[in-house]
Amino acid sequence: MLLVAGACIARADDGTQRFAACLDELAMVARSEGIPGALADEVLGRLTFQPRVIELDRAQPEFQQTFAAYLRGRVSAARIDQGRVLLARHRDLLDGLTQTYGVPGHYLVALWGMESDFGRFTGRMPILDSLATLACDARRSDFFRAELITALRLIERESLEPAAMRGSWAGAMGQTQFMPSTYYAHAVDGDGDGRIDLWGSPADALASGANLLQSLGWKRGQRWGREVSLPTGFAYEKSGMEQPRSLTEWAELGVRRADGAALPIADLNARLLLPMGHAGPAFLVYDNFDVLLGWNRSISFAIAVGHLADRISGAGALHARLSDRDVAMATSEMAELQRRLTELGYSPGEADGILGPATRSAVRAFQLDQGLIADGYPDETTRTALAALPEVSAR
Ligand SMILES: [Ca+2]
Repeated sequence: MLLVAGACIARADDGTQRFAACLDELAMVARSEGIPGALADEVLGRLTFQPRVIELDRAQPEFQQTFAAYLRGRVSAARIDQGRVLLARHRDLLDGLTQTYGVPGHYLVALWGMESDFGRFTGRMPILDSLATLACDARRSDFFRAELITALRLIERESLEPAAMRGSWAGAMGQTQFMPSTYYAHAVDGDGDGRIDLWGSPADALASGANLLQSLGWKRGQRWGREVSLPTGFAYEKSGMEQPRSLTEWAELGVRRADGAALPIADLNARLLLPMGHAGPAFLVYDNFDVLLGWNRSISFAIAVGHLADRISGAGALHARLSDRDVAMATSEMAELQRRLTELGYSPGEADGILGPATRSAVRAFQLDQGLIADGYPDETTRTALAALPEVSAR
């Protein structure tokens, strides 16, 4: 069915009436997609516009959290301890999941800890209100419209109580914080009671996480990656998500395990990541790292999950120190750096104020041209060098 997008857009200022019209339209869409009319009318008819959701959707952090702060917050001593307790408590279930899906239990427990602090914080926003508010807002209407329709399907299939569907402001639900589409397509019944309850059942949450990772391509028997040590004088420009090399090549370049032991001999490709540049920890990441990125596209998230999983399974802290260069850049400052790099002919991607892979790659290219340590991290030296170059228009 073709719909006029403009007719369905509600704004915070003139919200209520437009929102009601938008919900009517969504009810028609739901019917046309096979949702029983009575269910669509009943559920959608009770939803209210949530101005706070729009505020949160528009909010941009003033400062980007540094990798060190992120990791410290996510991989805390308390979380590691709790993860170890839960790994032991759910041992039988987790071993069964590893057999079925190929994913070791410590990764499942780590993701459970990252997403909801092991089920303690699953979010309090009314999910359907949030989804409808975003579906009726112009910015990401198509995406949230589809998620809302899928949420209705989920209510039908799982006999969920709409009012009990609480979660994040952006629609993530339960102990795994799945969006409705992920819940619908990948959640499974882990405790065998015939229902999939990601809020109330840890077994359902853990099994669903395992099923999602398997469907994202998890490779049985492989790690996510590992912390490594680099030799003095290492060619840092070989780092980055876009530069895979075989483990043999990395070994020839002098890369060793963080404790100084040789890298394992395996027919694997790996990429070298330096989230804080050459002065911070270095990681070699394997194919399963990309699977974690399929769960959440943040590199810091994927490293934190991998490291937390290692810690839960008994490994010690990182060898590299995290603290010294833990200086947060303002989002506006990072965006300015991106604009400047673009002006100079590099390709950092959109000036969104976020230090993603494309921006790191552009920083690396700039550092190489300037004879700096090309680690892709815009440290003080790099920013000073960038600021010292004349404006392009003035040349
Ligand atoms: Ca169940």
